[in-house]
Amino acid sequence: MSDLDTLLTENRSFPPSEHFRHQALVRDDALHREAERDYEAFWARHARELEWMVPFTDTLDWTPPHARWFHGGRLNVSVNCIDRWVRGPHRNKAAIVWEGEPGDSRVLTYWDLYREVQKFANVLKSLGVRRGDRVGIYLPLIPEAAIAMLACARIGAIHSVVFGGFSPESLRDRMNDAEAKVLITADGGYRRGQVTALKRNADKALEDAPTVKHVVVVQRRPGGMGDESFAQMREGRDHWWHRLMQSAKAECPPEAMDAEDVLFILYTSGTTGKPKGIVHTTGGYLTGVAATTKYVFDLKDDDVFWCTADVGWITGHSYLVYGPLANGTTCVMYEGAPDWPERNRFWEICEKYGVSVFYTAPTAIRAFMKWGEQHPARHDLSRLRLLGTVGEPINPEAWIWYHKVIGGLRCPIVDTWWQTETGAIVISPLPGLTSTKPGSATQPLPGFFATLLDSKANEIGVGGGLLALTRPWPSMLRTIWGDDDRYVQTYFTKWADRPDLYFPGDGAKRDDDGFFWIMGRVDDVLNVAGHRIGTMEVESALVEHPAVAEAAVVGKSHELKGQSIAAFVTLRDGYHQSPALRDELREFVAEKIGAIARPDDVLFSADLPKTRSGKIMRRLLRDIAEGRTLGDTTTLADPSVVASLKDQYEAEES
Ligand code: 7RM
Repeated sequence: MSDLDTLLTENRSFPPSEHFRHQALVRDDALHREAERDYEAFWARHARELEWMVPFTDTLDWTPPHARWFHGGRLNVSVNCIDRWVRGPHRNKAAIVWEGEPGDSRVLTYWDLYREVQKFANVLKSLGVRRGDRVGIYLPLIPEAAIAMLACARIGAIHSVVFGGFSPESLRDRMNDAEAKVLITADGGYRRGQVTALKRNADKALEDAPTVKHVVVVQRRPGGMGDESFAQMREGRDHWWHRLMQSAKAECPPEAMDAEDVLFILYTSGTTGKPKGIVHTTGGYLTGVAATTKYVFDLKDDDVFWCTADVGWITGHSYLVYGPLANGTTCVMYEGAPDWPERNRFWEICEKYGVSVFYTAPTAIRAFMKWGEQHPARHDLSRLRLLGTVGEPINPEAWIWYHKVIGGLRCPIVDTWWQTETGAIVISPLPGLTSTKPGSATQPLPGFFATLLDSKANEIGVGGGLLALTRPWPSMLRTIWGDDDRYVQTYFTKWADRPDLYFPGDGAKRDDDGFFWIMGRVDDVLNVAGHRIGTMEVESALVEHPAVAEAAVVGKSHELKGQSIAAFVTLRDGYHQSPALRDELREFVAEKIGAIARPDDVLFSADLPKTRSGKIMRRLLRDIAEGRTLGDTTTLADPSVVASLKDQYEAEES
């Protein structure tokens, strides 16, 4: 059976237990009804749960495809995430419970965060950072990442977090696109016992990023100071974080930001070789993430919430930092790999800190499943009460395993569909209300409106189609940094004459209960282990290698990662295929973009299958990569190309 068939025949349904429902924040459809009656009033009510310095006058101004939410209002995100709690009984509550991969740990209370964030805000000011300036953050998953983000928010600077696994070139491009003034990095981070050379990468990136005038370096390695192999400090430009903090004052009054001022930029892959700088603003973003964190994760005062994502991704922004802190929640942050030093590490952490709500990616769950039940079995997971997934479709088999082995059959699972662009969760069960079905993200949350359409914008009741969001929502992206045309083009031109419909790029199916089953991207974007990678990005990297004449990249289904990358490559004259060249090309891509983009397969070919008009036929390449019977080849310019490619591929696979 294909995955699609498996999903279509998946009809098990899991209602929340009486016990769970009884204690849940949402157990009836009152919120849905409220939002359907008047979704602007619904969001205005949630926005008012935040603390505003100046109340907003208008809820929504929607001139498709541009939205403005909470006009006239002024607020500060760091005040909402920290100061609010420090004034009340949460002052000494743990905000961030952090564990480093080597086993070191730190707990920061809301009071600690209050002081650290203001100190670092003053540090940024002393380096010349002003309201509206951009600040790059290239850090391991350590508390300083959250502190730096919140310090930017405090003074109205715009952060651009770049995942620590990205290459120097990727970092450089992002710093240049945003014209960042300051970069915050570390002398290393830990991953599977190895030290990642972040500062060294940053130095390489900055050889060609002239706007960056200062670099702040967190000392993560013991005795890292002066360890020249990891951090060579450049006089005048580079500063140690702890040195600057020593003399910084712990009071920094918050900037009163306009609701529509930019909070951050986060780059994500699209269908071209150039990642898009997704722009999120202050009032709408915080309203969206605060409300969805509370309802989807059913947060109570004594919960310990662990979202395993890195701050380099939107999930880390919304559900590791801003959403939980805006709710006064205690969150766990873990720096390293799930299998270091052993495959029980996540469950050890769950037991050690009494994690009650756990949120991770299907790709991780499939790995845990493969590693076996003996690892979680060593630990007391009885504090867990709710589980979540994000990033890619979850196969029913992994869902059931998660439910049984991790959730002890008692924890509801929230399968949350959303994107960098949506800022917050859009389609998800409400754990005290929804009867979940393994593999379905179920239905839009209150205040969000989704449907399925065909290419002519006809609504599809039951069956397959393109996912569309039909109304604006507060945490939606506002534009693409420096390229509003691309914003309009990418997200609002899928359906002619309907500039009000947002196109996320996903295909989905809807069942008789109106539940959504997200099937994955319908564009040239891959989802490898829950991470978005553009086929064009990988192709652009490959053709920069002197041996490569032409490259075509497709996704191939992968047991653990969901998808893996297969690259078809033609060589320039004078170059010859070899296993050594294949490895070199795989490494070349990893170095150009980052390890997450390293192709699993590189296949050499004398030619690529093209239509008579010269378009590469990716569909055929996907068929070849998947080992499927070939689809229609009648439109090919030279059908023999495909036959020889296929023969070669099969020979290599065996
Ligand atoms: C949060 C995040 C977005 C893309 C999106 C989908 C896929 C995300 C789910 C999912 C099926 C899910 N942001 N996706 N969540 N597919 N079920 N629950 O992942 O910008 O990095 O990626 O991820 O294709 O368009 S993202």
